[in-house]
Amino acid sequence: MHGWNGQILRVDLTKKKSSVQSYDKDFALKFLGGRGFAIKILWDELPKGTDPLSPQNKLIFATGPLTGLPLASSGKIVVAAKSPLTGGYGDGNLGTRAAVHLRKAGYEAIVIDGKADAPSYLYIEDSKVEILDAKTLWGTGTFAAEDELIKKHGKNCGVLVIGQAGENLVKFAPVLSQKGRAGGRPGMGAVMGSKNLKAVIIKGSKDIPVSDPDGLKELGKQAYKDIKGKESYDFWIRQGTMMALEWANESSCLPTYNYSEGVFDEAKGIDGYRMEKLKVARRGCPDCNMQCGNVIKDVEGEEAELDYENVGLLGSNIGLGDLEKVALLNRLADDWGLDTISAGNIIGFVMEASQKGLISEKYEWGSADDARTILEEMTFRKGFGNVLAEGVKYTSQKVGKGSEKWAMHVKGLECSAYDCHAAPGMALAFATSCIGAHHKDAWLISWEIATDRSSYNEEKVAKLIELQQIRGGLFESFVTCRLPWIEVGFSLDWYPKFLKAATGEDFTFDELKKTADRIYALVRCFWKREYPDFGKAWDMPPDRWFEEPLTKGPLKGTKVDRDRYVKMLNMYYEMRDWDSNGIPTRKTLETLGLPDVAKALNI
Ligand code: PTT
Ligand code: SF4
Repeated sequence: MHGWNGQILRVDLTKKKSSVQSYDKDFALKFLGGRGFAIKILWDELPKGTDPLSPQNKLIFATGPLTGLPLASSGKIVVAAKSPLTGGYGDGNLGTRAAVHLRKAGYEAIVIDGKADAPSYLYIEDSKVEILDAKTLWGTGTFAAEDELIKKHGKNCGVLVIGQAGENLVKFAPVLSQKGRAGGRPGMGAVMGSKNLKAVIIKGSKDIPVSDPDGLKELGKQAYKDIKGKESYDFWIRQGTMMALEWANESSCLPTYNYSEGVFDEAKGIDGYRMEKLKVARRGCPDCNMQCGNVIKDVEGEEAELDYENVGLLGSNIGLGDLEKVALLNRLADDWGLDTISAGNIIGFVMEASQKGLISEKYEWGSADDARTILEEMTFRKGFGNVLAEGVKYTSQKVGKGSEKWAMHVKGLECSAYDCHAAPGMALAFATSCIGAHHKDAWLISWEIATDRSSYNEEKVAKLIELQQIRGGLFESFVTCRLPWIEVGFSLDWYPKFLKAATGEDFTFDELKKTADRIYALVRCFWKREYPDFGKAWDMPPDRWFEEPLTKGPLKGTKVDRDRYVKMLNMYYEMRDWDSNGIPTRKTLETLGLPDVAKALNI
């Protein structure tokens, strides 16, 4: 089979055994890779009601047919499992040399079952698979652990690692790599910790089988050149995702003081221009000529890699306008292995609860020291930190007194860095993202603001679905980085050409979108299987955006209209051919080639 190795590595940590499972072209064409493979495996193999932190959960690392090829930004991997934070499907995407090595070792995916009886790490070198002792690594941060493993196994490998947060089962701990790449916001790092697995090291030495190696190389060269020639390339290289900060503030959507406002008076202290002044290096994922990880020295003089989301949540959202202090929090989150988005969201919630006198702890808006204390307490589950480590939804239920209305999450996953008081379409995007409130499936907000942000119309819903198909469906399954397309305007037309050269197959966009719909519907059904009451009530954004208008900035007074939002949600279900409660119908599942799923759910 060209394009795919056709092999999945299976590891059972309890039995200390590994095996190789082959899959056929039909599976590959139907689910492509990455998220597609992950959800299919979880749907088929994970019994309903599995405790996400039990040995029975499956931790999946999955690449796709374009990963690791000499093409634009192809060094990415999806990490997935049943989420301990939400109880539904969870995944994330990180750039790492491990993605390339996995493909070169001869596999598209690793599925890890069971639990090691002592702290361990997994060592994969082509067909050699070993479970090794990680006792001395347990309790260390991701930076030291990765350094140690590279010292032992050499530089020519990829490392996936968790920090103390993952070990301590903090429910929003991701998996990290290369000191600043993080993926798996809904607790994939906690799932890894629950398996006593500190790290995975992969060394691959084989060629990835492709249909037209010369054609692919040539296409890759042209693609890199095309990206470099784009008008916005130079500015991207200067600021990367940090350029979004100024735009978000000017557009009244920069999360500020726990998403109560969309503008931050001190935004200039943390924006892309400020970052440029402090920048000491640029890092990034393998095979990418857009290297967007901007590194500055933090307030303690250590290097920290910044991204817009990190700064939005650990900066404006907690009232902190000093980039070097934000960088310190960012570095600690990377080292301890916490998701920056969820961490900043929860710190904002705690500061607000403290200011309102709802908790006994005293925390001030904008205090980096307080934020550090909270971060440390959640990582090490000290005192109230033990509650915070369960996520903002759980914390608000414990705090009570109406705080649930301003606990900023959907389905238990904390919102990422977009305030939606004046962006009803983005509120719908958060609410219908298939892992909870993340922008990865549909970053509708830039389009929404550029068109008509106050409308609640069909055009907006159609755009949302299109973005979910392209971003959440295709890029998560190819698996490559979506930023060349979304940020510098690299045309989507390249991708069927890449797929043709890699697999020898002709893919049309209609077929690809159908694949994306299949993946999305299956994820939706996974949630339904876990939660019998799953449906419309789950697709609502936080009450704050409906009930408490913005009090500052050019859009002062704006909030989301609940009735119009619900109408838009109904349109969304209709356009997706789901029922009025948001569940894919039997006919839809049959059209997508998933009749067995309809049967299993009794639809
Ligand atoms: C992603 C989420 C994001 S989205 C950011 S910044 W962003 C945060 N980064 C974190 C971090 O850093 N450290 C940390 N401890 N936690 C972090 N949590 C947050 O995680 C990232 C880039 C970015 S930067 C984005 S948008 C794009 N995301 C992609 C995606 O999701 N899919 C895809 N096919 N391509 C993408 N390209 C871009 O990758 P999650 P990375 Mg990330 C320090 O993981 O769970 O998906 O959440 O992968 O290698 O760090 O690159 O303004
Ligand atoms: Fe990684 Fe950034 Fe390149 Fe995407 S654009 S592959 S996130 S370095």
